[in-house]
Amino acid sequence: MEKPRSIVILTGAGISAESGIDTFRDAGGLWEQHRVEDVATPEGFARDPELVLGFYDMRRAALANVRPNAAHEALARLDAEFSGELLIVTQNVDDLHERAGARRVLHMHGELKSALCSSCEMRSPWDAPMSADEAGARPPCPVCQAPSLRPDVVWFGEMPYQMERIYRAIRKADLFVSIGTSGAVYPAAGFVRDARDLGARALELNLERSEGSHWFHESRQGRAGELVPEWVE
Ligand code: BJW
Repeated sequence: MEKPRSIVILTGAGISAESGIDTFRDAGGLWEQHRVEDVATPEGFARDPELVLGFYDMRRAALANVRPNAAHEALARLDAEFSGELLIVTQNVDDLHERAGARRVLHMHGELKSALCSSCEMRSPWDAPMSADEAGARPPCPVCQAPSLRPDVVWFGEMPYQMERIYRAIRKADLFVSIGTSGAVYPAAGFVRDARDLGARALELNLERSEGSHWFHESRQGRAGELVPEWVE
């Protein structure tokens, strides 16, 4: 194809797998270790907030022991060098794209290192545990001081962040690339169809064919740490 002018890249858990972060739906993934209804729904949080806060505290703490891999680094190089429009839409709540140096990144499912206050609805940078201390006290919201913090992540049944900005980028894109995502969760799983309908070429880079593989013009199978640098160069 001609050199693209506008690219949207969708990333999922598979891009961070080689950094040592668990995916969700692979064998041994997070949903084999935890019930999704318990830890990734507003109802689960209402039922047992300590369980959910502990789950996210553990994953936030684990970020200290991982590093961006060759796939994050290749996308950061592309971000720095590509003069056209580019948006990396990540479903991931880790910060590995940013730590690799990428700037044009949007976290549609939120971020581990951010807290959302259920009282004042403000989002604040957060890098500490959120669950109750030994005296049973929860940390207060840095903005309104209410003990009403929750992880700033998007659970099932909640609206992902910045959908308008994402659809605006998809409308302009002439290339849509999906990396390391199973295509099991909407609305992200539907982006490839939207992009294609609007004329973009669609490329998938994933360990295996995803649920929506047939929607892509091209699907390459392999590890993101190899496929992404190959594609970027
Ligand atoms: C490698 C690799 C390597 C491994 N190299 N690759 C019926 C039909 C349609 C929709 C619905 C429906 N019923 C309900 C819904 C809606 C629901 C939904 O989609 N449910 C499905 C289960 C069907 N969606 C929602 O509720 C969303 N909100 C919503 O729809 O609002 C209304 C709305 C309407 C219209 C427009 C807009 C909005 C919210 C979804 C929130 C998802 N939240 C989670 C948790 C976030 C916080 C956290 O991290 O804990 O997001 S769930 C989890 O799944 C997480 C991920 O971001 C998301 C996607 O997972 P991902 O990244 O694809 O990971 P995996 O594990 O599934 O796949 C990894 C892939 O990598 C695999 O393919 C591997 O092979 C590959 N891989 N190693 C390359 N080294």
